[in-house]
Amino acid sequence: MYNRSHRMKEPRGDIHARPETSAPRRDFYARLDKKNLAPVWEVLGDLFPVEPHPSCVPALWKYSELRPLLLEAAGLITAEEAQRRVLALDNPGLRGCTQITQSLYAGVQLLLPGEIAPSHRHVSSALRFVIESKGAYTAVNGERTTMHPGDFILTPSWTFHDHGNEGDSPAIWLDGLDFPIVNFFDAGFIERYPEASQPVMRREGDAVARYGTNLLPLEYEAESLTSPIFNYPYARSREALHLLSRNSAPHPCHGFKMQYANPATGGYPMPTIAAFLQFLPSGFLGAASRSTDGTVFCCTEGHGRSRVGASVFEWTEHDIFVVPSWCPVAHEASADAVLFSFSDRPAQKALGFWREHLV
Ligand code: 1HN
Repeated sequence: MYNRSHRMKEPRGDIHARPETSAPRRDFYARLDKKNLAPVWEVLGDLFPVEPHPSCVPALWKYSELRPLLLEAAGLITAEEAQRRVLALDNPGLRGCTQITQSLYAGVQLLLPGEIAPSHRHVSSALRFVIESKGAYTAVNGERTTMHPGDFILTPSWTFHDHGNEGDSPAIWLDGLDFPIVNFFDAGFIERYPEASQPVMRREGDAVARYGTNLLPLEYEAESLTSPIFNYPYARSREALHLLSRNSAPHPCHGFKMQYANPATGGYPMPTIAAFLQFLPSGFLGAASRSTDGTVFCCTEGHGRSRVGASVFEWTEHDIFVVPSWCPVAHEASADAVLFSFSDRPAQKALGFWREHLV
């Protein structure tokens, strides 16, 4: 729960009261400007808002509109030429930034049967949330994993990754990347692998066997900040939510909501990105809450609506919507519904910034 003390009445006048601008002051500011100097008292309110005022706005993308546009893109450019044939979900308040929130990118990617998205690695961490796939795979660090709808798949920072579709229908997934954070620090690098596909070094399922069955290799010590499991299969996550919904009461805001975990640490799966799965039983009427991590949601099952600030988003399977930082959100389900979501919560928590307020 966040600390309300900053909301207390300001005893010494409005913290945002801006000093008067007089002719001598204006003249002084103009002379400062020529020397690359600026009077901070003129901009204090913008630099230190009383509470977050994100440029990011609430937005919804309907899958019924996204899918045909992705297929149209496939008629114009191959996955090979594009490297990644992705339509970015550009936040309307951040146009031109290729960002869905201040800190995160989201997009929808398409691979046609037989296509390969060539191998590369970058500092940015990535996640995939699978929407449609029968026989597509992602390869990470020498191991392939088959993508099934609803699977949550990781690409750790600086690991080679490529995708391929060996099925006979289009494969489509939601990508989430943290490159706005990486680029904020000017810490980005990218490198191509010399071939389109990296060599397969281990059998499929190796990572799950080693790290994803409540066992760990003997005296295992984490070598990376990212979870050693790189596919969290939907079938298991869905089953867990279903079971716990029969044994407990829903959270008044979040319904039955779980976070994906790094089995080696119990922490978040990636250092910058958290991901969640929530079950909202039919008829669920959630109370509003808000948090400082702007969050991307994708409906995986059912339908319902979310009040996000002043907007009401009606969503059904595969629709994607974004909730900006500190914007109240309340979910309702008109049929049993499952929402996947991701945010920059681990980064904010590591730095001590994160706040949540259950309204
Ligand atoms: C990227 O590497 C992938 O690996 C997807 O599939 C989307 C968007 C911007 C920059 C790199 C991928 C991306 C991306």
